[in-house]
Amino acid sequence: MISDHDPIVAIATAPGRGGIGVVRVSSPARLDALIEAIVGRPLTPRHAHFLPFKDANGVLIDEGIALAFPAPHSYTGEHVVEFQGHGGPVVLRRLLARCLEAGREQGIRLAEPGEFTRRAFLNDRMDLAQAEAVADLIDASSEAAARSAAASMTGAFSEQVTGLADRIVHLRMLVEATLDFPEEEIEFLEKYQARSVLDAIASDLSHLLAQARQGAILREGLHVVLAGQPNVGKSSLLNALAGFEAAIVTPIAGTTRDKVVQQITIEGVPLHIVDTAGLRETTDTVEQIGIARTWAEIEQADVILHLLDATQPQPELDAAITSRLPARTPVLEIINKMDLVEGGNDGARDSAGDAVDARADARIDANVVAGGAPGVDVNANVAGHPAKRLGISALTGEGLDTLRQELLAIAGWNPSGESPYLARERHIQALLQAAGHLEIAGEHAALSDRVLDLFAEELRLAHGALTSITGEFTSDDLLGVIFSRFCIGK
Ligand SMILES: Nc1nc2c(ncn2[C@@H]2O[C@H](COP(=O)(O)OP(=O)(O)O)[C@@H](O)[C@H]2O)c(=O)[nH]1
Ligand SMILES: [Mg+2]
Repeated sequence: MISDHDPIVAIATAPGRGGIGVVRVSSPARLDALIEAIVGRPLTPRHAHFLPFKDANGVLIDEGIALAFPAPHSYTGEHVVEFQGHGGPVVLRRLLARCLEAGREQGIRLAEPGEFTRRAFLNDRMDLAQAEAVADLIDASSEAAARSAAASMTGAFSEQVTGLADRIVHLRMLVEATLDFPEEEIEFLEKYQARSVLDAIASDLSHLLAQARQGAILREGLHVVLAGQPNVGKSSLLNALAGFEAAIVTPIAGTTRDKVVQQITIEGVPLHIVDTAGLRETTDTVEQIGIARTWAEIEQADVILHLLDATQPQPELDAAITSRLPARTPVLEIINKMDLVEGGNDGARDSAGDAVDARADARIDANVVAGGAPGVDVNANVAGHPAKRLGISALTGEGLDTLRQELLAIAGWNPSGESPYLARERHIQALLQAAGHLEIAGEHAALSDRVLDLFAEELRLAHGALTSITGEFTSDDLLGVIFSRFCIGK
């Protein structure tokens, strides 16, 4: 386990070449000796000094800005000094080595990932949800995610959580005061309108949960897997959604063997689109491995796009695929190559999903009949599965806008919603737990022979769940998990 008392140092800027590069030191003890050793003079707090940075022999390493932030007015809450030099890997390594050397007597060491932010949390410069938002802002993959992370970082999400926690504490105090006067128990709930107070808290909590869920979608992105028989146009659809040739497209069945993952964003929501090997019986060993990987991807998908070829219906094969898709995962059935189907290119583009559906159904039926496979009712097979259907053309782009909107809808994205807080799964679980305890508290309150101490206990548990978000009481293990995923120097 790492000590939270050592002085620490790291290169804070990204590796590689850049205009500037920053080496940052944080220490519970003053850093005068280290500063003096490197720049040859003391620094005025929070003033930019342009100075030479020198090695132990007085040889120049670089020149740049040195900035001192004495405790507690710094990012970490400790004594911090920053050396902003030129952003080259060699010069920054020399400057880092120099800091390690100049701080050796104080026991300085390299910082672990996220250790500066960990100290900021431990020194009450920010709560845990804010600290997590720092990493989420750095990792944000879309503008919307960055905006939400910034809101959470400055405490907007924590404020909501803390506000709810405070209201629960208040209610709990009233209950616990009453517990000492058993004769008043019965009147307590009425006197303080405890049930309507509880309902109001629960309703605000579920509102916050909805915003947090939106934020979680922004943070994690949605794993969308393209599945279907060979040659139905999976790779073409990936390319159409990505806007460039991410995957190889040929008329040869079995072209895609390994998965191709492409990240796209739709209205700021990140989606990871996974193209896979087409599902068919094959003796080709490489393709067999690819198909096994396809099924593995399908198992982990948030959404499955099951592609069918409007011109080549093979209902038994598609039904076989459908029957193996995991029941818990939403499936969209995509009838591709609508441009080849009669009337497929009329004015009914994009928005007229139903019309497209009808055409696809009609065509597939017609083909089945024409193909001499009477008795095979595609619609019955497909209709037996609750999947939604959509006609598109990966070639012309027909139907793709509708598909994008469907994907957002399936993700639970609410376009008109308030700006979400960039929440994590951990926060959502905690909010759910709190909501669960409030619900049980409400049930206790509704009973005729209600027991106030059970009511109070549920309030206590709900409060505990909420405060775990901001990290009032956290285990060292959880901190380790959270901060180890940061980058070094943050
Ligand atoms: N006309 C037409 N051809 C398409 C469409 N989508 C894919 N294709 C063609 O179908 C063939 C197979 O496409 P591909 O994307 O490799 O299918 P995959 O095996 O499912 O990945 C290629 O020749 C594509 O050009 C479409 O919407 N319309
Ligand atoms: Mg392919």
